[in-house]
Amino acid sequence: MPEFQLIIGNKNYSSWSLRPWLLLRKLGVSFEETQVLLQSEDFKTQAMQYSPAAKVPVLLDGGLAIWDSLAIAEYLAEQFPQAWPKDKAARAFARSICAEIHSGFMTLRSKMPMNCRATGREVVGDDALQKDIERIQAIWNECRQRYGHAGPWLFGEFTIADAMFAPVVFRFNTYGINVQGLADEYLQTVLQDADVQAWLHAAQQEQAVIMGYEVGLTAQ
Ligand SMILES: N[C@@H](CCC(=O)N[C@@H](CS)C(=O)NCC(=O)O)C(=O)O
Repeated sequence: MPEFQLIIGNKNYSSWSLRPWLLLRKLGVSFEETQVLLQSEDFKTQAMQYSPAAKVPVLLDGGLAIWDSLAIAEYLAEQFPQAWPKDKAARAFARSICAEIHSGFMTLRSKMPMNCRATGREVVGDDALQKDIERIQAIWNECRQRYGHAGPWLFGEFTIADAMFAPVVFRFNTYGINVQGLADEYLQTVLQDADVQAWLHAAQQEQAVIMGYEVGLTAQ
């Protein structure tokens, strides 16, 4: 019997769900997945069964419910300390960028919604979007330069930071964002990862189309 149950939304669209799913996979923890489809008529009722916030993701550990992707990550890190970088300075940096991505980048979120199976989309940029895109690349470059020597992830080994930024990689891929240097190498690492590919494959099998997330289609 798996120890944990993870409640997630549509794999194609639910950026918040991808984070704890990927982290659990990378920690090698067995878990059962339960999907609540976003925008289904009874989404709220179903989601409320698991958490009072009525949102996904939710992690169930026995009788305990933990909601919000960052809280789930912190909860897992208590049991699996390797989820954060070992070095104190690296860990502080990792926590800072995770908080930054968790609470910010509103323009990027709204103009470039996660839609993993879509490619070749185009969005009309503005200064705010450009600023978000540049800041993400600066974060990836700095991590890879300062802390990434022991492996291909932001802090060498896979950590919570990689889980938190994984949805951005899909966004950049969908909307054809031009990424350079170390940041591009990192983006390729994430995109080619077997677990990320498994998520994408499942997203490609999903039938639901949510028009609010289908942005950036060019006229034929
Ligand atoms: N800050 C939360 C955000 C969770 C969230 O907004 N989830 C979306 C799905 S990606 C949701 O449940 N939306 C349904 C709704 O708001 O009704 C987290 O990190 O988990």
